[in-house]
Amino acid sequence: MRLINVAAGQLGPIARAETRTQVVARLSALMRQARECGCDLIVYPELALTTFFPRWFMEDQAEIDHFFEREMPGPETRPLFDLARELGIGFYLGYGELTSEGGVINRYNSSILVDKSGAIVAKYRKVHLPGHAEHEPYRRFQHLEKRYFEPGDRFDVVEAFGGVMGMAICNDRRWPETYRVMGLQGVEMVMIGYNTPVHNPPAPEHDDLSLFHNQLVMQAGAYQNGTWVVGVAKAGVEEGVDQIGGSCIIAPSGEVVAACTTKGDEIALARCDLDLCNSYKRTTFNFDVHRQPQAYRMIVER
Ligand code: ING
Repeated sequence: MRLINVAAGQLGPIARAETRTQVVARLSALMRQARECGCDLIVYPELALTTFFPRWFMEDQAEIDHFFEREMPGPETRPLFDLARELGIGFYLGYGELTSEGGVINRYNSSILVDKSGAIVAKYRKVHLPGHAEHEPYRRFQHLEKRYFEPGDRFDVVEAFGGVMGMAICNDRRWPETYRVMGLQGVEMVMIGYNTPVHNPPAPEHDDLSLFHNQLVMQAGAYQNGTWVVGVAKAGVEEGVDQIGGSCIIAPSGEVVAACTTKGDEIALARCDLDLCNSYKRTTFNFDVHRQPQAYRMIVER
């Protein structure tokens, strides 16, 4: 048995005016709760330090860059790293990453995995950026991730917390390739933060199914790759946009073993035995024995 006691650290709305210090206080309260409940790891949402700013069309780069972190940890986020080390708990954190390499600035929708010593052991940059790049006034609200971020180009896994850990972000969870690329690397727990509006302007007929689709894709990803999946929402009505909750922890069987029941700051807890991955990875989804890559070429060639 290889146990990780995991908390899904769901956040309610973050107001545009809320400071990083105020948000870090909320994240810290959830971290303390999780630790008091014996957790080794807490998973926070996507873009967990600010409001979901891609809902607005902005042209002033300085205004846009207000929502990004230039360093991680920075002065306002270091207290969270210090608390993690003090309590002996690790965390996944989604945030807007602004990098400057050789004078070239890049902006990503990123996440990090921090271990119990407070060290960053992995970083991920969101591959599947949904939405659009130009202002689309027909929409009640925008979804301009293709405007504000560049896509990442890889899904890695890392040995940490006694197992093989992987990260994804929001829309990534809807794409089977996300889980399979990490599954092929032996992933045992995929951590996914998300901001998902109830209403999807291009397809309002899907709105009533938004929670069903949220759970469906993560259950499928878990079962089809013999991995745990932890999905964590930034939920509730944030700057006028209602975002789904549905934070949950899913076993390699595909069963939901823990879930949040509010749309506010809330932890859901599960005792995750990584060895439960084995019976799926060694039988039904024994990739070496059963997969037929020569039949799948279209998936990467199209
Ligand atoms: N949000 C949404 C998501 O994929 C979306 C975008 C909503 C796509 C509804 C399709 C349907 O959950 C982010 N941030 O990716």
